Amino acid sequence: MNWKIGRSLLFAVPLLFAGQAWAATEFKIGSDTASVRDRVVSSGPIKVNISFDPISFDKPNAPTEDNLKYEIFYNNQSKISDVATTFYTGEVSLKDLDADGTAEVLVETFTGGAHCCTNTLIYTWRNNQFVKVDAGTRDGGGGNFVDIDDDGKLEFATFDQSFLYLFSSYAGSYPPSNIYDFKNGRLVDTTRQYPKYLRSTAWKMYQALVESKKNEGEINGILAGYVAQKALLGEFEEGWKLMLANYDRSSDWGFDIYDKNGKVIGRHPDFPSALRAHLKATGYIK
Ligand SMILES: [Ca+2]
Ligand SMILES: [Ca+2]
Repeated sequence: MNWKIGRSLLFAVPLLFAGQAWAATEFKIGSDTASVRDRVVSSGPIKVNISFDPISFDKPNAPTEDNLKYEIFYNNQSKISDVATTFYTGEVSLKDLDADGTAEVLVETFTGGAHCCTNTLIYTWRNNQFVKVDAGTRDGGGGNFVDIDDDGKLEFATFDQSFLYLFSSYAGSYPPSNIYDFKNGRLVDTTRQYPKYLRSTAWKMYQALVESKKNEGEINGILAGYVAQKALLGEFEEGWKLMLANYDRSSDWGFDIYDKNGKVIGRHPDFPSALRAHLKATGYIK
């Protein structure tokens, strides 16, 4: 090897690593995170400057809202400033969701409460400006950006909120999967395009069902999710048969029929008819 190239590599490599070590790509907030000022996360041309104060109703001068402030830069030029409220946990992170070479800014906040709710905002650089996309406010931890199919792009993996508390308690509900691709600056529902993932979740649901039956726990909330999950896989009939053979006939959770103002206008005779109505209303079956 040429001596000069060898020597410059020797110096360049540690510098490269040092540079990466300083460029944090996430700021995580936990229940014990103290106030911070001007914390920077960055990746390529994207940089976020973050200030945070824990919410407190006891301490004078502590904020009770708007406690997470952030300014987003592109190539060191300030482009957008925003403010959010988060209790106990939260996160600002940079992830290149659509693998186009430029990171998206993700801001996750928590509203407080036992398990509700998590909100996720996405800021994506498009046509020389940041576009803000609201990924929604969800119960039960929100969702996760994961690469389900190993193609380098991250999918937003979450579940259908409409199944929570519907036929069982929160803990007894096992909602079907919801998957979104981040495409052209928008979240697009692509749930049915990931059968392998859907099948592995269906198997977990089945195991939860077996376990709950054994422990005489709630069944119908798991079965409802299972039938919907099987419908997503094009195997509705199979799921329906399993439901008919196993559902809890002593539970009348979720039989009431509501109008659009939330007023009770009728009652389903049994779980299968209540479930069928919900699966139709939410598009799992025709
Ligand atoms: Ca991107
Ligand atoms: Ca992927």
